Amino acid sequence: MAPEAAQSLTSPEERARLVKETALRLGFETVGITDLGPVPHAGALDHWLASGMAGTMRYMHRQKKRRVDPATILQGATRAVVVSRNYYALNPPRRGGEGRVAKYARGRDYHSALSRPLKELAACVRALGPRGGVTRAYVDAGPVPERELAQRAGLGWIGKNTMLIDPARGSFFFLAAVLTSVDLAVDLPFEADRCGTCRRCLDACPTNAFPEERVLDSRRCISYLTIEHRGDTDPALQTLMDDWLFGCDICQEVCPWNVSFAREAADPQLEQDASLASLPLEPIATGSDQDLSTRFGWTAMERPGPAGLRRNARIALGNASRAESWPAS
Ligand code: B12
Ligand code: SF4
Ligand code: SF4
Repeated sequence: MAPEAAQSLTSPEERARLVKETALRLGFETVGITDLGPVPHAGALDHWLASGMAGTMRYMHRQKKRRVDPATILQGATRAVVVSRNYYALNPPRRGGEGRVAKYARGRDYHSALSRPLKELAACVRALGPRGGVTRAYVDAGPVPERELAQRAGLGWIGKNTMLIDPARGSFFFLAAVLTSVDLAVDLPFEADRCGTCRRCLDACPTNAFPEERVLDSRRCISYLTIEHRGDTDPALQTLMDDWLFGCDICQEVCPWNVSFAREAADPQLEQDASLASLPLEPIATGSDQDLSTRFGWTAMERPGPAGLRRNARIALGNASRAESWPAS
């Protein structure tokens, strides 16, 4: 829409409608709008940080003040447009000598894949406000408390596994947000807790990483251990990591909302590659920095660096050799 035409949308409701239409046209599956008031569960973040559950993710400590008071992230911003993008993919059969890769990482790094559509969305939002306003796009970068804002924007509830769950699609989607000073009508929060008495995710976690419902101790989580953790891994945890090479999907795969409603993503922008779902471990355990950067540098698997990938592959190979030597039952 031309800037003059955009300026003619005078009500917050009209502007919100146009922003939502644009988000859907750009390939996001759901979109909601919320204000940037303080998050109601600030105490949960405090407790999580104070008890060391962020592990070595120092940035979570640095971002604390802005995460609990999102109006301070971008001076002048009063609204968040929160969007989601499905990445669900099927798993191939498990094969000996190979390691599993979490679904979200089987393609182009989503930070770069979603950057262009999100910037286009930000441009649409910006054009709806007067000159001198602020509007900025964030994909999992910066201190944006994405799940809290998504729940408040009506996109779903926060499950016992800490994931944002959409009752129509489950939880295998990315979240991203545009923060802005443009006045947009806000949506109602998603108030219901649809987990009920279920606790499948808590019981299925192989490393027992949930000390309580909706609290994840990163230091025990395979996702953290294979992606964010640097250096050696506690031997007691290594044996529980099975054949996970990168990330972990177990607490989502067992969730009934995913079992019933997750649908395969067919999204050219994510450039998903099914061959990344299960990878031979030996060449990764012995791969050079250059080999590994060339093979995986375009995906989210770039995050732990070549040394982290080699470490992960060695742990998974060690677990495979132990499994082979177990007596048949
Ligand atoms: C740090 C981080 C991690 C850490 C810690 C995860 C965690 N649960 O905290 C590690 C490395 C382990 C991780 C793993 C994964 N992550 Co991650 N991660 C993040 C990041 C950067 C911050 C999350 C955070 O704030 N943690 C701090 C804790 C305290 O926050 P929290 O658990 O979310 O709890 C808050 C609320 O739940 C709330 N709360 C607490 N109790 C209650 C109760 C009620 C009723 C309500 C309403 C709210 C509430 O209070 C807390 C404080 O705000 C976000 C992106 C972002 N910018 O926010 C992505 C993000 C959460 N991760 C994501 C993904 C995809 C994953 C993995 C699936 C990747 C994988 N396959 O390996 C796993 C899933 C593991 C899991 N069960 O969470 C997605 C989740 C999308 C979704 N549908 O929810 C995000 C949003 C990234 C994105 N842009 O898409 N992640
Ligand atoms: S991602 Fe895996 S290890 Fe982490 S909490 Fe979920 S099931 Fe447990
Ligand atoms: S598995 Fe059950 S308890 Fe866990 S998030 Fe899904 S519905 Fe909630």
